Amino acid sequence: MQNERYRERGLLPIWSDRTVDWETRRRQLLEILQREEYGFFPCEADEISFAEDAPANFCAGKVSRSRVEVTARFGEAAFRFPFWISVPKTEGPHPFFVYIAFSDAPVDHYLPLEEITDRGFAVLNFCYNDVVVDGTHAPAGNAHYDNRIFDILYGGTPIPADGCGTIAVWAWAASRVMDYACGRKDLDLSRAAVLGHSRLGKTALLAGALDTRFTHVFSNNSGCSGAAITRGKAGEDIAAITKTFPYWFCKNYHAYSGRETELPFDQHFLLAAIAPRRVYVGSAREDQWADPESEFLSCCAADEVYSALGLKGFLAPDRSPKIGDVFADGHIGYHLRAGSHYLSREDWAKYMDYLEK
Ligand code: GTR
Repeated sequence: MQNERYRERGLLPIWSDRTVDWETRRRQLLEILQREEYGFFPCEADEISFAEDAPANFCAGKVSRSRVEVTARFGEAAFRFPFWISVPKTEGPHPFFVYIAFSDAPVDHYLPLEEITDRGFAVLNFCYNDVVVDGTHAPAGNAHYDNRIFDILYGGTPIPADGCGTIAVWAWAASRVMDYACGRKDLDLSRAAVLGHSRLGKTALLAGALDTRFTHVFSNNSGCSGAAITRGKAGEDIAAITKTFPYWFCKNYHAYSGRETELPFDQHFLLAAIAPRRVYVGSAREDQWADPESEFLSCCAADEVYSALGLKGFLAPDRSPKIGDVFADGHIGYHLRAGSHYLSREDWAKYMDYLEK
């Protein structure tokens, strides 16, 4: 790795004590990130089950699509949310994306489903608002769907300072969709991706860091508290994000408003916690609120771990990225496209190229 401009940001090294093995260090990173930023999902479900509707033809009959409902049992309580699965009818097993979506439709402006399935990928997508509504800690009855997860997890008692925010709950849901994927013979578990945009790009990174069954993690325009390093970041900072979206994070994170240099971590820890698996960060030039340069530098800094593991980490030239750059030859991928904050077909095309390799 030549590009060491991230050093000017005063980032902490990720893995300085090499007498500690990587898996132990990785767990320490996850502990820090959950305790200080996203919160711990407090308990595993006692049982996960799935109810699947009969498959229907989709995309001119080229795709088999069904709706699946997840039930997670916690003691006497049952929590449910739905997702779509769309699988090409060509011969499998198919590499696939667990896509954490803003919408509950099987296809939308951020999800060019036909283009994706035409290339042989399956998609399993769920709407984050069907898991917990964005904007609230979800009292029962205030929901698109069955929005009681915080009541079930905390029994109506106050959520502790390291208790989960909504990003951690959305990430947990992505893993439940992965539970289902593991039972399908027509899906290729050696190319099992999780993908999200913006707040859901932050979620994809956390889901991928926590759940090693995801072999590829794609984070689109995720910015502050996502892929971008926080120290010296332009645009959104911790004060801004925790003021507007306090419930995305655990309460401990709020204390770092205006105190970024005191963080015992930075977002390159999150990218590195995915190692030795693959992580890819998509940036947009005009997305200055997310800060593409800080997203890029995070990839540079996370290379530390991949290099130490003897893997090709982030292979990028020693300069800032420019529009059209795609750095996708290592275990860390990155691109910078023209335009603003959006999950575009151009982004999807690059993610598919990377997953296909
Ligand atoms: C913005 C927020 C960002 C980003 C985005 C989104 O308002 O400040 O951190 O996550 O929302 O999710 O659309």
